[in-house]
Amino acid sequence: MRQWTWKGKTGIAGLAVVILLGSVILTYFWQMRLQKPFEVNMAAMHHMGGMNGHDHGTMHDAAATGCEAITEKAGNEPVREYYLTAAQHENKLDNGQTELVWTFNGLTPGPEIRVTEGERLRIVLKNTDIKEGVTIHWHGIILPCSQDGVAGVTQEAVKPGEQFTYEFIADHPGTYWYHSHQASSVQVEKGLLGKLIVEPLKKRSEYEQEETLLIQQLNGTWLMNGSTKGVTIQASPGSTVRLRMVNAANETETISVNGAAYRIIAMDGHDLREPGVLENVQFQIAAGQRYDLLLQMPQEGKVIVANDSGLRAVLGAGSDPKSRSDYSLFDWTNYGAPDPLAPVGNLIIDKSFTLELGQTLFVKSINGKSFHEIPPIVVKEGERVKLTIINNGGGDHPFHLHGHVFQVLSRNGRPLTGSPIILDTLATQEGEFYEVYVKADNPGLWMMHCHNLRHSSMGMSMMFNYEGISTLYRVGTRSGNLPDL
Ligand SMILES: [Cu+2]
Repeated sequence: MRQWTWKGKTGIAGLAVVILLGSVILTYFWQMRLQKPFEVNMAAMHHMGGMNGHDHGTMHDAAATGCEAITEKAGNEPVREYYLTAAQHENKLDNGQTELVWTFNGLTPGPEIRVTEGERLRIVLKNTDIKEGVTIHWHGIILPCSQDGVAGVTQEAVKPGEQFTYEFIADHPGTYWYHSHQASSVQVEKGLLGKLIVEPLKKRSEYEQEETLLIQQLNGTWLMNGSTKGVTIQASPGSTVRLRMVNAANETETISVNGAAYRIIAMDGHDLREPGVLENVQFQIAAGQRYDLLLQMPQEGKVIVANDSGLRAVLGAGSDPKSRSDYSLFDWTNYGAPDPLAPVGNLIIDKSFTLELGQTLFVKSINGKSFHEIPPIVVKEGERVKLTIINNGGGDHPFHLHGHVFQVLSRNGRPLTGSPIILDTLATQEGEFYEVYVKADNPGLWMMHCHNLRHSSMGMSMMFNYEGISTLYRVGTRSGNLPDL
């Protein structure tokens, strides 16, 4: 029998290390290629069969309707116009730091867009010098496919010197936001985002003042309404204030309210039913989500609304509320009152899909696949769809669906017992599973992705497509349209 020499053993061990390292590196690059495909038609991929579905193969339907042809029909509603110009800009932050950022009209966040329910918004986007192009996605707004602002799906990225006009009717009052959906993980972090508020047609009487607070991470720096220090808001003692909060960062924020009791009156722009008073309660707002609060200023002293990285909104004057650490955590699955006229127990479901959000080696995945390799969900107009969304790990995954809202039915198998919860972005944490209900009532090609945009850039992004809808545009390095990179 041959004795292995010391040298021979080292040689074999060395070879094993090289093979192992080699396969890790190969796997890494094999998976990373998904982020930059050469050319993909997001309307024509193999798709997922439903509960009673089957694989239809690819969709090359001669009679298909193009997404670009689905527009907001002309009407005689009032028009509100905005001009947004994307450009590189040197911004001096209020901590003295100078940052090269990307802005709309020189600002980040960009100009606040305000419109009244029922009005037609017309927004002219121009790009001065963002080389890879920009788009604007209107997060949470239900609009026609051609106006959704996804590069390579609903339009071409708008290159320097070019422009694109968005037009849609803001049907539903609430708190929304907008951001670029070309290379979104890069462009949002560099500053291409802003607030979008749809005011109700009938003014609400229960508050005297309203404020909007947008939290973002600009090149890694936490900002509230563009400030590293937070904001100071004048408010009279005893007055009632509505706070519209937007999380435009990638991480889940834990928000505390100190100095006053409050109510959460809306989530993702949708009013909650009979919301109760919360005291010493923190709430979590996931990336992409919006929470609207109503609070009454005390007769004496300030109210402080703070996130967990130290950003604060200070309302009112006088003494600080005494600091506390005994908060409990808000649970939206049993908050407020159910709607007796819209019970969810006997909803009819035409199609069901299960989406497992997780991590597969180096990429974020849905059902073990990433980005354009994930079979799209395909529905027909009018279908009632149930999605089971499972967070199998890899962090919080706030799951966002374009062009629709959905109603949350259950968390971890337990049906919701409070107010109906209608969202466009569902906060999910590791180990949780949710069932949500979507009415397929907006034919188009819609992205569905994690709103931690780093996760979507790593592959946690797929399509919710309607049968018979096609697109002229392509995602990939050939066209330069890389919506989630
Ligand atoms: Cu995620």
